[in-house]
Amino acid sequence: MSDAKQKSVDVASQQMIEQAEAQNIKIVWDRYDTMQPQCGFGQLGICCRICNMGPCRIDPFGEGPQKGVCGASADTIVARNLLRMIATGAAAHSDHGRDIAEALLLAAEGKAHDYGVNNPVRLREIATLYGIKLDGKKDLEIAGEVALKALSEFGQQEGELRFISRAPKKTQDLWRKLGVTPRGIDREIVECMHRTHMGVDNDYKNIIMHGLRTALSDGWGGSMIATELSDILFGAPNPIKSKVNLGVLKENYVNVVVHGHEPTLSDVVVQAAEDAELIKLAKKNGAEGINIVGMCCTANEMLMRHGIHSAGNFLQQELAILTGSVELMMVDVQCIMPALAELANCFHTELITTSPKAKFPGVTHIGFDEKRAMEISKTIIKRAVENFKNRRKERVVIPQETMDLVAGFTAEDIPYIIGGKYRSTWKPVNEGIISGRLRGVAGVVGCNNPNVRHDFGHTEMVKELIKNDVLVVVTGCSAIANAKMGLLKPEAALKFAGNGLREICEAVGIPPVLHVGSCVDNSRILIACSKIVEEGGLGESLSDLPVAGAAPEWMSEKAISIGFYFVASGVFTVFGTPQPVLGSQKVTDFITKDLENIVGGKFAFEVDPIKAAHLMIAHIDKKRQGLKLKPMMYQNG
Ligand code: SF4
Ligand code: MSK
Repeated sequence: MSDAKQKSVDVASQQMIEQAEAQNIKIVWDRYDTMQPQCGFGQLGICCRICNMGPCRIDPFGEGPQKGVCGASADTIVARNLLRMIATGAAAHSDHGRDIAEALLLAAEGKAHDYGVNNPVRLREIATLYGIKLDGKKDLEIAGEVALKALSEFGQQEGELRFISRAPKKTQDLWRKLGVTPRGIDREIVECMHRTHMGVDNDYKNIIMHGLRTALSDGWGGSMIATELSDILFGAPNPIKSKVNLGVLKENYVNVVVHGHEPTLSDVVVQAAEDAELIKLAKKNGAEGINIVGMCCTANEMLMRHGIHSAGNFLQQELAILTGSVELMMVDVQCIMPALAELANCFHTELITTSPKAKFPGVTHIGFDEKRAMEISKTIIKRAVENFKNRRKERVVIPQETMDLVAGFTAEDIPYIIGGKYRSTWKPVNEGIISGRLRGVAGVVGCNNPNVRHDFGHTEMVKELIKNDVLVVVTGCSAIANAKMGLLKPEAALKFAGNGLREICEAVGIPPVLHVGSCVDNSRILIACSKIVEEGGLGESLSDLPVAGAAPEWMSEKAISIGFYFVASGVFTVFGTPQPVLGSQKVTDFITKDLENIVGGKFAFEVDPIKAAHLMIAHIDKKRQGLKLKPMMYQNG
């Protein structure tokens, strides 16, 4: 197998990896290789640099130091490091949610004219959840109150986050009993930092339980606010056809790659690119038009709502620039490699940062301001158009690969799609599970990581799951990986799904793998699971459900936070490579065994995607037995 094939299963990526090699340009896989061997203390989580008596590290072989200078054990150090990862992940998601809430408030106050309420139905649902009176009020008035309520959840000191009430009652009661119901989003994150300051919380169990609380403030707080308020501002997604992979870059067009996470800018950029003056200018500059494509989760946001093509997932961000066809890459926050700046300098590509929170040295910054969203979007696109003349045609290598897909599923529209227009209900899903046609549901989410063959973990796992009649929902970079493999097409059911799942997909015309959005949209999965419980017949709490989660190629701290809010919600969740906890047997046992008896969910680490899929299937079967469901209708596999 060639080197490029070992690095990625995606043919387009393989081609660009070879291009980088031919041009002697170092990219993420090369940097990963030069980093070997990576620090074993870091991998095991037993390095502490929390205070200036350290850094301290525990000898994993039991021969050297077993305590830090302050006396902290490996258990304390591992748990504290893990809690800080959860805090950072939760902060990233939640700050994204805060930005969306601020944009909604500006729109409601008439200060951001490029935004408005695009989903009055959801607006009213969320307003009702927040206890806002609706009578006689106009959309924008309600939107202002919703935005203020949402913003108040960040600084709330006591009580419970409002969206917690959307979980099944039994799950809520358990959280209350355990003391892990989040009070306020910022409060839980700040408390993580306090507890992990030198000389505060030393009890690994107590530390991890606060991790659960913080993660819940992400999944049922910041992320859910981001999803719901984005749906209000930009409209809820509906099933939509699109294309994915580097082949969506067009040879004769001005190519603009929008990369990052927040839809506030990208949603307006999509409209700005349709501006007649800019298209005219592009043609004057020798291009046929303007081609906006997405990367990572911004891609998912634009894909879900507008069908904008996705150029790829996390490990493809450098590969897009390597095609020599990208006039401009605009980035906001999260998952943007610092390496892009130097790489863009090797090509004509202009890199533009837009968030005051994420500037890169030497890179042009055009600060985004919601009050001038369209004006700023047009300024950026104009720069791309003017840069087209600097493209060096002889350096352009665009892989041909593209794949069709259907995206745009949500917890609100899945019942319509499956239940029919006049029977909007989760009943067919519940009945499918109860009758043994469907085994259960799995959420496969998260990033790419050069420590795993690119896209291999996601796609092999998902194929194995659907073969065994597990309906799969995907988000983030996993969604893009599976889309590239053709698994997000309805036809994929015929080729890959087990008989039971295939029958359902054929009857309804859906793919066996449903794209439900970006990283923050994992909150859609929580809502879908809650609705399935509410529908009846499958237990009373989330942990009763025959469902499982996975992040086979995880990379970011956000993935850790997501994993923890799924586990805290009662879901068995498999990570590919282990979290940095193996330096403490006690912490490892606590999160991979003991938590199941406490919250109903637990972690497993399994890098082989087929074995990992079977851990999930075994868990789903265990839950089916617990619910005394019928045996599976078909024996696949
Ligand atoms: Fe070392 Fe303790 Fe300071 Fe950590 S907190 S660096 S273990 S002395
Ligand atoms: S972009 S967090 S690499 S999924 Fe949301 Fe992808 Fe992971 Fe970033």
